[in-house]
Amino acid sequence: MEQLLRQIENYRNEIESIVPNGAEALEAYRIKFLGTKGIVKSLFTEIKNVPADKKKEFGLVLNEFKQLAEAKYESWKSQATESGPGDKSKPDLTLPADTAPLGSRHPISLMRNNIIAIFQRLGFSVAEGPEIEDDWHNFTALNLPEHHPARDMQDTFYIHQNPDWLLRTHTSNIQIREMEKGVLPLRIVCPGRVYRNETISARSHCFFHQIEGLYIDENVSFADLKQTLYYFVQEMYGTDVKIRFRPSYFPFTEPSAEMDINCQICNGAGCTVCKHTGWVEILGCGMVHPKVLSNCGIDPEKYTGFAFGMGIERPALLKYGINDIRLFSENDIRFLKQFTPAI
Ligand code: 2NL
Repeated sequence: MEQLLRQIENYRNEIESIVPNGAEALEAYRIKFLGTKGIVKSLFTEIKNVPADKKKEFGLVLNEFKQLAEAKYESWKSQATESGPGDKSKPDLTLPADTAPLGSRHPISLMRNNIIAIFQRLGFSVAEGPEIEDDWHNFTALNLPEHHPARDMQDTFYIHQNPDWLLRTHTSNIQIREMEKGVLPLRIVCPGRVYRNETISARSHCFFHQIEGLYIDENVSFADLKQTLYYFVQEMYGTDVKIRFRPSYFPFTEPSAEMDINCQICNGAGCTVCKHTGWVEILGCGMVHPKVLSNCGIDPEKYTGFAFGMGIERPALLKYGINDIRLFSENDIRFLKQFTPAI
């Protein structure tokens, strides 16, 4: 009996001197003291060997010891599983929440939105239209003669089921549809995807994006066209930008022109982008052909208008330093995530 009490006293000292240190040591402790073959259990089996008059005293000491062993276990366990740095067993509720991953805007959308925003500040509104179009709205109304090469099967995707249907080759169909509504004056920009039957390469694709613009009112002149487009490029490239117009030809405008800006890459020093000319073509434009106006029910004696059209891919390639147009339509997340988050 005396020996047992001394043994318990030793165990008590041992337990009290333990400094809790990790889950593994805790489990070893549990097995040693509280397990089915542990010290507490084995001490209880000793009761039968204790003289009858000492059983009560021994029982009290043993129960107290058991409670100490269990209390030590519980406090150690709660300490081990408490949230805190380095403890992965419970979430740390004091940490800031994970940020939700944001998508990003497609570079073509960024460029299109920039262009649209500039024209909106000049009072233009945005109009859209169908990508599957009929011959009238894509070609005939635009004064494209019956045997114009643009109508060729080689250049245009026709819909098999109906030879009158095709994938629009430019966004001019939107302007035709807006003019046909007969509400004037009209001041719109028309963004959208267009299709051409071309071999896909790093420089060209069978579908790409355009923005066209149209302004129709009484007394609209070529001077209005120049000033509008000059404002546009100053907003886009900065007020130091220089412009020049070269005479050109489109069936739907007369006169027609192409507008260049001074090369933003080399600023005239000469580079491959401007092919050592110092100038880069950015859009085509002109005064709306009277035949196009009358095709849409607008009196060309009373109204005049200007129109312009530009691609989106090429300026986006230049702005973001991209060298392959196919990247725009492959939807490779490693490419797309490099652009401004969509907020
Ligand atoms: C280019 C040239 C141009 C137009 C598009 C247009 C539309 C109507 C009437 C008259 Cl409904 N014109 N659009 C005019 C001149 C040029 O685009 O090089 N685009 C990429």
